[in-house]
Amino acid sequence: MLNDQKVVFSGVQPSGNLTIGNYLGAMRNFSAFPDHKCFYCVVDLHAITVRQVPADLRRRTYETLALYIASGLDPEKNVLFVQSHVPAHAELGWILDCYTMFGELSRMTQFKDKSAHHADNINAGLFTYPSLMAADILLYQTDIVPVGIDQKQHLELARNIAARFNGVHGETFVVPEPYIPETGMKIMSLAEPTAKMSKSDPNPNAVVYILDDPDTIMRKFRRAVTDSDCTICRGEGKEGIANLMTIYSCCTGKSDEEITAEFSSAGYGKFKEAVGEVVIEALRPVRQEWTRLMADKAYLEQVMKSGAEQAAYYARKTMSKVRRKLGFV
Ligand code: AQP
Repeated sequence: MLNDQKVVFSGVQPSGNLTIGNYLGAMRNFSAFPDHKCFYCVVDLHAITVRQVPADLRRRTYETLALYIASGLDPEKNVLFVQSHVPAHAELGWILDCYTMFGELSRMTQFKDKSAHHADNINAGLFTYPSLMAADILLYQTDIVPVGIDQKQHLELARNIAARFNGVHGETFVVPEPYIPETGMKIMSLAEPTAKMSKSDPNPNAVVYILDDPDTIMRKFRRAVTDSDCTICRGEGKEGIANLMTIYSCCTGKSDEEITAEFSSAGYGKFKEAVGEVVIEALRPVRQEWTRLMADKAYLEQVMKSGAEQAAYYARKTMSKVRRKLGFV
């Protein structure tokens, strides 16, 4: 990259309304690299591994792009684009399929989970999702990938694929490193705190969406599943409280010790309301800016177009190297 500038890449699927898991685990950290060359992508090709209603996918693609900007990413300083607008992702995805082993893909826990949830549609794309994700990352010679911990296994596979390709053909791809935050690495469901909070969870009370209004956010936190003990600390059987502590910590920067001390004489009800309040305040400016941006579709389309042009420029460089190494005429 220009002047040895480090490259950052990450993406979010427009496969549902984005959650505070997506926000605290990944998107909030996207602004942490002001001196890097950053590519942030709305990964619509990944979203179709699960059946989508076309009109919803189209709307959510705009919404996700607007959320990137509303959560602090300046399109003048970051390359913001839609994955399907840069066909090199699909092309490199196919090439990397040929450098990814069946056994490796079979071990991916996301594939196992999603196959269990979508037993009527276990398609080849769901299986090869990680090699397309490797293509997304390797296409831009990425150094750092900010993701939630649930994506760590896919990232390790991307590193193995890069190393394998480099081993066969000589240095072609930068081998990327994950960037996983200490806090917020995994936000859990409010209804079932041993499961990840997921945008495709059919139970809306299990999930706080970034765009939920304040009353809805408070109601969901009040109903969050906890335990029959009444101490605010982490421990066995206290996954619900631990999750609320993580969320509170992400929004306030406070440590577990500080949180336990702050709420030593408070009941769970008071703590849940305090968590609701800090989340409402953290999301308020994002929602306001998002609403403003969604009213200006022409602006969002201009961001998409310019982002895709810039991304395609860097993707072309990698692809010409890859094609040469493979022996394509
Ligand atoms: N609960 C979470 N806690 C922390 N980080 C999370 N991420 C997702 N959920 C949590 C991070 O968000 C980024 C974008 O995720 P994605 O859209 O690519 O897909 P995902 O990981 O499969 O997210 P979902 O919400 O669970 O989507 P669906 O329900 O469609 O599968 C990633 O960096 C991810 O780590």
